[in-house]
Amino acid sequence: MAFFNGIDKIKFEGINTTNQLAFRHYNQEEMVMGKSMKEHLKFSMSYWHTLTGMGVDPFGQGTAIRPWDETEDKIEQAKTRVKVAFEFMEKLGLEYFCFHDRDIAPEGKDLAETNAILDEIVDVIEMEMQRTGIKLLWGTTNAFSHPRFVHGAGTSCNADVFAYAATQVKKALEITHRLNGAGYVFWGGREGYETLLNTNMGLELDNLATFLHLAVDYAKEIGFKGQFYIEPKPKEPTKHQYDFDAATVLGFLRKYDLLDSFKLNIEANHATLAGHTFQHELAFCRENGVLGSIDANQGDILLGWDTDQIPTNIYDAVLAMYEVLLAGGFTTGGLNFDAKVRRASFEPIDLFYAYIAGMDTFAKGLKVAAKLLEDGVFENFKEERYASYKSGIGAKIRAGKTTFTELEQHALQYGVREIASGRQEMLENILNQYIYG
Ligand code: XUL
Ligand code: CO
Repeated sequence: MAFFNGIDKIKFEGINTTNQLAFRHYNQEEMVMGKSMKEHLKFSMSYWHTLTGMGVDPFGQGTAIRPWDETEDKIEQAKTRVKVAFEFMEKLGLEYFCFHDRDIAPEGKDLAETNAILDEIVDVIEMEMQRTGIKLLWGTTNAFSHPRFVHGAGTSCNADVFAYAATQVKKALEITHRLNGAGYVFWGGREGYETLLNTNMGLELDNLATFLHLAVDYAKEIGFKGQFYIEPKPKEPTKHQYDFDAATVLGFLRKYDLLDSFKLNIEANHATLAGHTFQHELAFCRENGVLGSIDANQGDILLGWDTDQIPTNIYDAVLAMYEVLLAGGFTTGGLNFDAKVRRASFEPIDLFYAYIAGMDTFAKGLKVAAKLLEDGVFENFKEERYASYKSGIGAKIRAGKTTFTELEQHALQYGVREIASGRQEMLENILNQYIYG
C-alpha cells in the first residue's frame, strides 16, 4: 500500500529541469573526489520531524495533514508510520534514518509495557530495513519530554529519575544494537539548569559523566560497537545547557576520561545559537579529531531559538562539506536532516519539497567544496599565509625548540619584517565564483 500516491521515486534531472519533484544537483552515483555522492553525503531522515512532528507551536495545535495517522489505536498508528517512513525514504533515495525511542512507539502504562510496545514496533522496522536495505545512522533516547524529566535525566536532582533514564537508555541501546545502528547520540535534553540558586552544578556534571560511563560499559556488555556521540547545544530547553558547544563538550569529555568513547554530532542551528558559525564547530571538531556526524538544518538570524529549518543556505552547505572533506569524510556518521517543514507547509508533499531542497543544497555544497579543495584555493592561500613557520625561527616555534631569550634576540635583530594582507574580500569573492559556477 502506498501513502504518497502520485509521487514517484525522485530522480536526478539536472539544473535545467522545471520539475520541483526532481533533484538538480543530487545525482547519487556521480563521482566526486573518488567517491559517489551518496557515499559522501550519507543522507538520513529524522524520524521525529518527519513522522511525528505535527507543527505544534506555543500558540497553536498541530496543522500537519497526515492521512495515515487517522486511527485511534496508537500501536497501529506507530506501525503504519514505519511503513510511511520507509516509503518516504525509498522515494527520496535516503539510505539512513535516526530516531528517539519515543518517536517510533507510544508509551504504555508502565516501563515494562512501554518496552514491550517498543519491541513490537522494532519488529516492523527490522522487516522494513531488510526489505529496503535502509540503515540506522543512530538511535537515541527521548528523556526530556515526559514530566518526570522536568529537572533533567542524568543530571536530575532525583536519583529515581537518574535510574529511570538509565533504564530507558539501556533499552534504546539494545534496540539500536539489534537494528545494527552505526551510532548512538546523547543530546542534552534537559541536562542543564535555570538557576544556580537551586542547582549543584558540580554534582550534576559528575552524575552526567557517571551516566555516560555506564552507557559505555553497557554497550561493551552487549557487544554494541557503534559510535557514541554528544550533540552540543547552548540553550533551549534549559537556559544553560551543560553541553554548550563543541569546546565545552571536549573539556567535559577530557575531564571525565570519556574522550576515547565519544565523538560529536554537530547541529548547524545549535552552533549558531552558541554564537558560532556551523563551520566553526565542525572545524573545531576536525582539529581535535572528534568530528563524528552532522545534524543538518539552519536557524533564522532574527530568531533566538532552535527553528530547525530545512538547510537551504548554500554558503553554509559548501563550508560544512569543505570541513567534512578536510576531515577525510564521514566514517560512522552522516548528514541527518534534523529539520522540519514550517507549520504552514502542512501537506505531505511539502515533506518531499523540503528534503529535496536540503539534499540538493548539500549536493551542490559537496561539489563546490570538492572543487575548492582540488584547486587548493584556500589551502594554498593558508600555506602561504603561515609560510614564516616553515623555516628559521618559525620552524623552531613549531617544533617547541625555542626560548623567550632566543625570541628576544630574534626580535631585537629583525623587528617585524613584513606583514601580509589577509585578503578576506578577495577570498569571499572567489568563494562566490565557485558557487556561481
Ligand atoms: C534538539 C535536537 C535533538 C537531537 C536528538 O535540539 O537536536 O533532536 O538531535 O535528540
Ligand atoms: Co539535533
